[in-house]
Amino acid sequence: MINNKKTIFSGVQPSGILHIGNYLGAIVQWVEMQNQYNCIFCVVDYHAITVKQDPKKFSQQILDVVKIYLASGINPDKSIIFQQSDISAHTELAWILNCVAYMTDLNRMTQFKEKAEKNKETVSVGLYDYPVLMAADILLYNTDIVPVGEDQAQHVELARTLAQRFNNQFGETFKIPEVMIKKIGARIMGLDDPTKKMSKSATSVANYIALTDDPIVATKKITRAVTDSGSEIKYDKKAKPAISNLLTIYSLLSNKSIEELEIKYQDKGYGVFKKDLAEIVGNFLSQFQKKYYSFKDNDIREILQQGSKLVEPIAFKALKNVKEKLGLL
Ligand code: ATP
Ligand code: LTN
Repeated sequence: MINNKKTIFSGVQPSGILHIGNYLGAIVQWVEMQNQYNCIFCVVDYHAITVKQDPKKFSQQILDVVKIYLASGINPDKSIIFQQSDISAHTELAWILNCVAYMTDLNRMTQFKEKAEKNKETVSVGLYDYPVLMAADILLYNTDIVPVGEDQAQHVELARTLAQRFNNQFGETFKIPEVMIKKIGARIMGLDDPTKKMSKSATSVANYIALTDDPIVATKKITRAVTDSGSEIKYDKKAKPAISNLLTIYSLLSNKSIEELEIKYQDKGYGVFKKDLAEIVGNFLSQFQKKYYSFKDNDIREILQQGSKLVEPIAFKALKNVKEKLGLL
């Protein structure tokens, strides 16, 4: 990419379910960035296999993430979309960075600690090493900015640490990327438990609204969402975590500010508020899914192939440079 625009890199795992947290916390901000930046959006399939995936469904899940990107407004004529495992430079650089990363760096990663807690006996080495592969993804493309949800900030910080450490040891090689986190919506909370983030690996489907949920099912999830004590519709993360989360979702889907919504509902109770939000969520999903289901698998494969062709020379040039620095070439 020969222009002086900054480069954006981000990715989503094809792990089956994508929810409105993924959309509102991460993907939405990518859409707005397409005109200003060189954007590269990856489907991080090697990250997804750090936990068990069903091989019969996996290739479809990869295509479905691209459909989510497109339905969200990512335009393949403006942004590059590609599949991580198509470009072997990612895993090659990850190995090299493994030799730069310390065990103590990875031992600090809170996401691993949380995820490993659930499956103590069978947690994979890949899951532990996942942030290093993520660093490789980012550093291969001279990335300036990494727009992600709040839970990924620590991983981007690790990418910065590894880039700096490599540069110190082997000479200036990598650009140091910046994380970009949305002011509102970077951490959408679970509908059944507003103290934990909305997550596809939640034990109950009442936790999240999947982007592919039937709009009627989704509206029921909103009406049944946990609320706080009292009856006031007020944004206060500490005293009213559930209502604050619902206000955030409402605000982002309706383009109305939280202050506006507080005024609109000042004399109304939770029932009216949730009913209106349920309708907004239902309408959003209907619109979104109309687009999502209109894409053909073969067209998606074509987009991925074109994307890979575009990133391949960039990635291998960066890898060659790294190998030279290490004395491998
Ligand atoms: P999950 O916890 O739902 O399994 P994840 O973070 O492990 O998700 P991805 O699906 O790859 O995995 O996440 C894609 C993007 O969505 C990332 O930028 C991540 O930070 C963001 N994201 C995930 N959950 C939320 C959330 N609850 N609120 C806001 N952003 C989120
Ligand atoms: N770990 C990220 C997905 C991811 C990513 C990346 C995000 C993998 N590689 C590079 C930004 C940049 C997650 O959201 N779970």
